[in-house]
Amino acid sequence: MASWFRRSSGSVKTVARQLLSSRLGSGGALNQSFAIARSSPHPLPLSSRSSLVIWGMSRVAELGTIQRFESTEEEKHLEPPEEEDSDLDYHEEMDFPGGKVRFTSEMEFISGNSETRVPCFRVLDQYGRLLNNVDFEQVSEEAAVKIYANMVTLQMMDVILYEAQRQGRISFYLTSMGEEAINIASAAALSDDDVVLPQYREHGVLLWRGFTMQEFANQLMGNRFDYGKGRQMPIHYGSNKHNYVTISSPIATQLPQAVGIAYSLKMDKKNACAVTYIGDGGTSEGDFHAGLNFAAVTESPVLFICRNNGWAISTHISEQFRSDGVVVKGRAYGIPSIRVDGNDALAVYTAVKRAREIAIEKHTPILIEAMTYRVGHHSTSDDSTKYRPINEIEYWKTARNPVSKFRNWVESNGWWSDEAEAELRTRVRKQLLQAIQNAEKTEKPPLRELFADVYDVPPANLQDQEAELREAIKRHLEDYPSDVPV
Ligand SMILES: Cc1ncc(C[n+]2csc(CCOP(=O)(O)OP(=O)(O)O)c2C)c(N)n1
Ligand SMILES: [Mg+2]
Repeated sequence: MASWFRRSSGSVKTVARQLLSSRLGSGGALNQSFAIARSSPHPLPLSSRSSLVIWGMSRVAELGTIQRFESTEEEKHLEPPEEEDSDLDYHEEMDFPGGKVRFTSEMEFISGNSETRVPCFRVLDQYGRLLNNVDFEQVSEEAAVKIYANMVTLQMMDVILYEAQRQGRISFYLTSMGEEAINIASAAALSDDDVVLPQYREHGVLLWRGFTMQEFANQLMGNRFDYGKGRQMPIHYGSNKHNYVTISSPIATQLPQAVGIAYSLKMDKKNACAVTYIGDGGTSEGDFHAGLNFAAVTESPVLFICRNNGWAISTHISEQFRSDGVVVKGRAYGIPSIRVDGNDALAVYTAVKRAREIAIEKHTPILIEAMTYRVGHHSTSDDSTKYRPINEIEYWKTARNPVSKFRNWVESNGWWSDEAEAELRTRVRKQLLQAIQNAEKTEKPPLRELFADVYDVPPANLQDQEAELREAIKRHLEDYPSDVPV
């Protein structure tokens, strides 16, 4: 595991100190905060005046306070050094805004990749056995059983709801098969006050937070109990109660939004962070880069959890980026980062729990790259056997299955049995089938909802569209679905 994450709370503090000193040390830019008296014509020392300071001054009237940046030293007119001082180049530094830079006379390009790939933190081996001398967050029997039961529930939901789509009962579905550990173990490591901004393959987080099967089914059917009032495609869940921001399909838009939320949590001194998820494909979007940079410079407590599952629909990872995955991108933005085995629930739990503590305590974003594999098709609109070998899928489905791996560990502690498994599966199946039936029988939201909630007073073009639609319904009443009140 990366050195800054090495031990439990004691070392979290050490790490945090390191983070702080690396940020504010000689390389640190933001080092003072000045209260400026509104009446003072020259609140800053003369040597500090620069265009930046003048900009700050113009803001003083509005804000009352400004933050001041350390200026670079005034140019020193040094005497030329003695010729025999051949080491000179190595000692001299450029005093640059943001931190000193050492000069070198060696002309060398930094390599695009280091020789060895960033290692992947894990706690359990492939068979679910605890590794020797591994530092991880302990979980109680109750917590471990809850994590496992949620992983199984998620898996069962995916199987049954995928089938429901195939039967034509819902129009679209998307599973998180193979990614159950990232979903559930990351959720378990968070506090309910943390605000989650998902991509779209993280319904397990919502499940963990208590979103019921009925609530899932209502959204998928778009009935009148759906919080989105039937206006979104299936799987676009959202819940105010569960601090889970509604899924929006345009990829990566959630990242800059998460930073804004995290910044506001910091301003309000809340003991909470924002947590946003993204796939490997999402990291090619501009919003990914804007989000990371924005988070770094605003020192916002946000966790970026990247589910690197090797594929973005049919785009293989080698066509997505040439870097060592995603974890190295954090460093480019000055963000502490870690790579974890996304199929190891204990590793995900440990990394997310500690990342959360550091993010909140030290006001820093953290990037977590969780290595995993999408065992299912991208969605019900995809057939992944067209672009990847079946034995690759089988390998991840069996040898690297996150659910059976975690079960082995839970069972080895004497916390789980075949009887408990059978009881859980029967109960979940019954609940889910009941929820689907209920949701199917419930009528859809009334037609007027289609035009509501965006404008206080709908503009003329929307009013025209509504009138036109109502006219069309009158003309073709026999084709209009009977469960949508007009
Ligand atoms: C801005 C944007 N561009 C393209 C798409 C179409 N699209 C939907 S999913 C997807 C692939 C995303 O891959 P990845 O981020 O790896 O997520 P995964 O499916 O692996 O969970 C694409 C390109 C989109 N939804 N939004
Ligand atoms: Mg992907």
